[in-house]
Amino acid sequence: MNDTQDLFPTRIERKLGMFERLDPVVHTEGSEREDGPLSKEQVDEFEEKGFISFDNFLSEDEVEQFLQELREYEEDEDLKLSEGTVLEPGKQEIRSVFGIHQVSERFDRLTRDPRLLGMVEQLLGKGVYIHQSRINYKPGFKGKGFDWHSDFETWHSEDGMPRMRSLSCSIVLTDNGEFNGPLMLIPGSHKYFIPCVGRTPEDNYKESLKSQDIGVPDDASLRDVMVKGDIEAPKGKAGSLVMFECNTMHGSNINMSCWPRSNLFFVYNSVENTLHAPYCGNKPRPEFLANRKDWSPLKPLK
Ligand code: 6CS
Ligand code: FE
Repeated sequence: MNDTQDLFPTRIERKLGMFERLDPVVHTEGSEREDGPLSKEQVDEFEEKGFISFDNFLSEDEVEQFLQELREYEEDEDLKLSEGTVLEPGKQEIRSVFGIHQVSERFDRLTRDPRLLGMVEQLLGKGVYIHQSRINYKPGFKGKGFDWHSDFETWHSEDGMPRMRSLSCSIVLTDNGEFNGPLMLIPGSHKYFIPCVGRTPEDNYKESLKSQDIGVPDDASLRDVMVKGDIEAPKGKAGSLVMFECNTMHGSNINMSCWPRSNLFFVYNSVENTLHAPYCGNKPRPEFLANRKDWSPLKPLK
């Protein structure tokens, strides 16, 4: 990939209409597309909707081990003060911990779990690495929401990700129910790139990770994709998994319940899609947000 031309202009002064995506959703064909843990129906569903969900991806015991680590992080004052930890606006509760696979051996091993890696490579093609990982805590009563956005719009503009050949795996560590702010996605929205208006301030991430203003699409464009695809919130018990394409519009409401909604996110990017300079023109974001140091393809755990 040596194309540094900006095919997805966004963070611009004037509104630009949405346009159809320029990249395939599934980057494999023929036997490579069939050769993997995902059935033909699941690959087709990911291609059509922009996400697929699975119940019981992790066992209760595996979830409990991850939750134990989360509780330790919540007590760890040093971790709370580290740059990769984002607190809820105006509060002391943890909102997100970024670069979690660099903090925890258990989370790192999960990124190379053959069950996960097999599905990811069936969709993105062989050779993927971790672009970003995070835990979103969304604590009870205090967990704020995330405005509608396409991750790719941010990763393209602020991290220089050239094309749409990346996906997120969201693993639910606490039950995602109706009322604790489950992840909401707009089926089919991944097929359109929606440019956003508004220049990206330097160090935008210091605000955007608490409450995103820049890179939130206009209501008319959102209405357009919502009317076409509706909204789905794949609720699931702890241990369930949602895989969503980098350009699928998603967001979540505030958590008004007493139950936390803690999700683990891994972002896989193809080694054919490594980062250029940020297209918004700002300096690159910190390593805990966008991996620029190690693009070697992940090897599955034995
Ligand atoms: O800026 C980012 O990379 C993060 N922002 C959001 C709202 N989702 C993707 C990612 O975690
Ligand atoms: Fe996101």
